Amino acid sequence: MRTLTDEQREKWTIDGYICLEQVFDPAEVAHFSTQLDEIRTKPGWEPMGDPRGHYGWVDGAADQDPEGFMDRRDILSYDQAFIDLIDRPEVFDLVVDIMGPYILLSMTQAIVRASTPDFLGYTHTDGGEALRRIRVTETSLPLAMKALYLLSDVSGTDNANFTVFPGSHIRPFPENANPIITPHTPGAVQLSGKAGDCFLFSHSLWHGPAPNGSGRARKTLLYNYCQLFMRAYDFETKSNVMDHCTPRQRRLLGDLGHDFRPGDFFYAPVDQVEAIRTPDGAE
Ligand SMILES: O=C(O)CCC(=O)C(=O)O
Repeated sequence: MRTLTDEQREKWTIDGYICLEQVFDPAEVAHFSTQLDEIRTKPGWEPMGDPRGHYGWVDGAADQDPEGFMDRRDILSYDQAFIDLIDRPEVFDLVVDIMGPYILLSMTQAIVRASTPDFLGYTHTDGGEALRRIRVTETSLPLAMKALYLLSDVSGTDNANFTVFPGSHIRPFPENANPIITPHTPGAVQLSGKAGDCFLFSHSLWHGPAPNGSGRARKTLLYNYCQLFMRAYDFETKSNVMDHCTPRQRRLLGDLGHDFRPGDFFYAPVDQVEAIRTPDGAE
């Protein structure tokens, strides 16, 4: 399996993120982009307001304009390409190098950030209120991390750039500062990238979207991975796409090869390392 270069490892450790250029070719970008336009018309999970970060089942996105806002969760069932992306080697190999083999895919998401003066951007860590307060050390495996795939070119600033505070994954951060931390606070870096690029970042890195004044929507896909002792949070027990997955993908979705029993997810099946390191999975 691929591993991080020394330079990527150093950047990951110090900054808490790395950029992988051109993971998708233009045809793949076009395919995923079209898929996002179609998902919008279909039922699925979208933000429900209160409480923050919870999703409710809707018949379709509130805005049916392909350039309008969409935030759809648990996207695997919409197209086989979303399933294949679970363990796409160019990215997944590096996830395993960073996280180790005892991992789950914990959530998938498609976001369209509309170009609008009404959205000011925001900054957060992943994993909710508790995980925000847990920062592992430089030498520790992360508890969770995300792959963000750009489906749109992003350049300049305030064009829906993925925005990070480099190094904030290992430092106390003034989360309750007044005025609040935004994508314009000193220390924020609004990243540029091309459609097809992928950012890998730690759950504890302070990050978020910048406002979008570009005049066009910015589309992304997000895949989150966590340690096995944590849990997937896109579905209650088992994903509904298991029948379309390889053994390795099923393992990543929490199929340990037997019915649930106490001890599961803390101690892994004996074939866990082989299952994760083998592209088509190990039966
Ligand atoms: O839309 C973005 O650029 C950021 C998404 C984000 O903040 C996240 O995935 O947690």
